[in-house]
Amino acid sequence: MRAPEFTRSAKIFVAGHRGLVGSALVRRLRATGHHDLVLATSSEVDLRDRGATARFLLDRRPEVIVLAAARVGGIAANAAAPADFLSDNLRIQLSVLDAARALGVPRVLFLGSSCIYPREARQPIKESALLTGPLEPTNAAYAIAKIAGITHVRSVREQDGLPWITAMPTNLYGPGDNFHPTGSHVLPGLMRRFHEAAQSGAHSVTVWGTGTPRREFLHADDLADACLTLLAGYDGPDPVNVGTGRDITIADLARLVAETAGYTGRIEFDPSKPDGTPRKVLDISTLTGLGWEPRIRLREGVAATYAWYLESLDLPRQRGEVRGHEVVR
Ligand code: GFB
Repeated sequence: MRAPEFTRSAKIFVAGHRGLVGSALVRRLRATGHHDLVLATSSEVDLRDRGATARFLLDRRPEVIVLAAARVGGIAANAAAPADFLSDNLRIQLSVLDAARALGVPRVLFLGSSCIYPREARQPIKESALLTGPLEPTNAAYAIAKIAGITHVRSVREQDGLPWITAMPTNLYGPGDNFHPTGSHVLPGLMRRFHEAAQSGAHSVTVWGTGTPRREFLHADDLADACLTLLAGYDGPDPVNVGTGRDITIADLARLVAETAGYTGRIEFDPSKPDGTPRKVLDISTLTGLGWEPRIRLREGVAATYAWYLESLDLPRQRGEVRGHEVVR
């Protein structure tokens, strides 16, 4: 089957629409005139539940699914709960992809993560590096679930001929991120820590690890734009990397976030905390070859995210709400 034209009238299910990625997708889809969106909160449909997911998709019958629902977290959350990261992600993927397959949904975009690539992959990492070496241990369980998702999509392409595709975003940030002090990714985690230190007049802030690892950061709005580019113009079995192609050390990121939050005290490093993978920057030539490029520079994106964070502090918090990248509970 050829990939159907990605029209404004297509009925699109954004799985995980309250998370960092899903909410950016919904913003971008609406801004570009896609009005027929299928959305469901995790309390309406628990995507880990096969039966509930199958009934929901049978009832709504989307023509396009973007699978942005997942259990995600930073290095400490991954290391603390690998069984949850493996199990929840496998279950979400199996529920959604099996139900979509049974209904013959013509177009699925599955979102993975750059941590699927081997820890020692040559940088910048090409899509062809997948499964060429051992994974970074701090997030191997999560990565293996995501690799299962890529293989699932590829297998459906092979067996049923459906034009399903996968994208591998690098480390993401933006409005709607999870700012939990220990469970979050580095950028929102540091934003909160430096903000609180600036407010309290603290003289020192501790950053985990040595500060030497390098990471690439992509704003969620740029990822959303990339997803639309792929839905409109990509149909192949290989995952497509989504990043900026530029990376920064954690120490430099910490200085940038400190400056943004108005913190002027000392920055200390705690090498007893894990560094994780030493470097992770993606080769984005497949995607730039399709005409996409990142638009939001890190400094501007961090400033805008910090402004969002300040606003969110004034919003009433819902009890039990997960302000994560993607919401599963
Ligand atoms: O963002 P992060 O948790 O993700 O950590 P990974 C990146 C780097 O920042 C690590 C350091 O070297 C951390 O030690 N870091 C410094 C901090 N201070 C902090 C802090 O306060 N919080 C956090 N979280 N890190 C994740 C994977 O790995 O990447 C996920 O665990 C996912 O599975 C995600 O794939 C994209 O890049 O190390």
